[in-house]
Amino acid sequence: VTPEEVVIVGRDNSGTFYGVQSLLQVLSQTQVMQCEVVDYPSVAERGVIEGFYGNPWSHKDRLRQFDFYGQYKMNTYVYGPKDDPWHRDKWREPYPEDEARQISELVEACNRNRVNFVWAVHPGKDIKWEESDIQNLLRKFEAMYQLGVRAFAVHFDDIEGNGTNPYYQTELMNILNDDFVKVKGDVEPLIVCPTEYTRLWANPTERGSLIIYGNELDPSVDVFWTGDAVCSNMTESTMEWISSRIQRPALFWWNFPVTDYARHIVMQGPVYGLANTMDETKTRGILSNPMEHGEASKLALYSVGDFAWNTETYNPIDSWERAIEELAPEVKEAYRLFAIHSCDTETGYRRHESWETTTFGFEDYTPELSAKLMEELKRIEAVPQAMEAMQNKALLEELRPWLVEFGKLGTRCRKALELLDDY
Ligand code: 14T
Repeated sequence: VTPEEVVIVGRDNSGTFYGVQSLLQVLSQTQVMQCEVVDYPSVAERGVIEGFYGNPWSHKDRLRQFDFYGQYKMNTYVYGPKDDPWHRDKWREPYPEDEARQISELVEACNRNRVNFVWAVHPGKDIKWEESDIQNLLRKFEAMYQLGVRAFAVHFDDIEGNGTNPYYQTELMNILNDDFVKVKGDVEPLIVCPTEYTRLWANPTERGSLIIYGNELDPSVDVFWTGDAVCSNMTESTMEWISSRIQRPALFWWNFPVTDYARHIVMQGPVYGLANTMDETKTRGILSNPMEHGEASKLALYSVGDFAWNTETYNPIDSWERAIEELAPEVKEAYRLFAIHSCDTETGYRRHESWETTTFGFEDYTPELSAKLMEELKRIEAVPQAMEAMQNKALLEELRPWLVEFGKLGTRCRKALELLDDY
């Protein structure tokens, strides 16, 4: 940017698109200065795997997601909601007309935002390793191709029995690669989620399925990995463990901020547990499995995108503060106060929360400690009302049940503390 002109140069179409996104951010400042920005992502695949159990996102939810991904430079969305019938139980059948039209609209919205729409199928519960089911899959892929889909994944997670066989799984992927991807010519490399997607139950030996994946699977196919547990951190050691077996860097399926195992929780905390040393030699990228609440997931997704774009300088708290400001500048104090107390899962993937609050036991009571806590409790009580001014009404609707309870929590604690003061 000079006083005379603005020049944007991209490595490719997406690069230029991202240059425009950066320019829009520059132009949103009150004062625009001369500048030169040289920028590019740390890892190739950045975005979201809609891969949770429970209510799939609505069509509107998804359309709202894709503009957000474009804005924050996330380039991948995998469609794999466990409870979409045509993804899993009825995987052989084509989508009915209405659902098919919606898929086309999603693909278009993704294209506008330079997001790869990856359609995933989950055939492992009842797949027969025979020609008939291979044809069923090819036919389904063709139907999705006709709707505009140009990227595909096959998920073999959470199954038992015949479907888990790694020789058949890899053979199928190679057939899909040879007879579909290569034949079409304009389809992205395939992605597969192995049954052994975590170290928790992966056979670590030479005879393990992941070694078989490494030896048998076409090198162009990406492989999902969730880390040392189902919900766990992205560490040097877990990425090294998996890539040495599958003979390629893995694509990290991050089970955060997903809450399908703790549906009474809404996760609004900082995004941490991702190694700053990640680069394209160590991972193909990171896709976040979000909550069934699309708008409320954006707080975490902002930071996942932030991390994936610049792993080296990513800072969890700094990113979280910016995410709140970006999503709800008009109510940022109230949103922050709610979010800081809405981080932990209570079960499973435990997360820090309430780190700015000093609590104390009965024996340690002082009027000063009490007064400080009281001040915060009053602010908590005011949060539900303050949040009504939020412009993003979809986010407000999603959060409301928790906001109401948060307000009540404030009142309860205030009354308890008043009792203590009186005593
Ligand atoms: F494919 C995987 F990488 C994966 O994570 N699969 C599922 C996923 O759909 C789900 O959202 C996620 C979080 O609950 O965990 C996996 O599902 C599980 C994992 C379990 F250990 C379901 C039940 C389990 F006992």
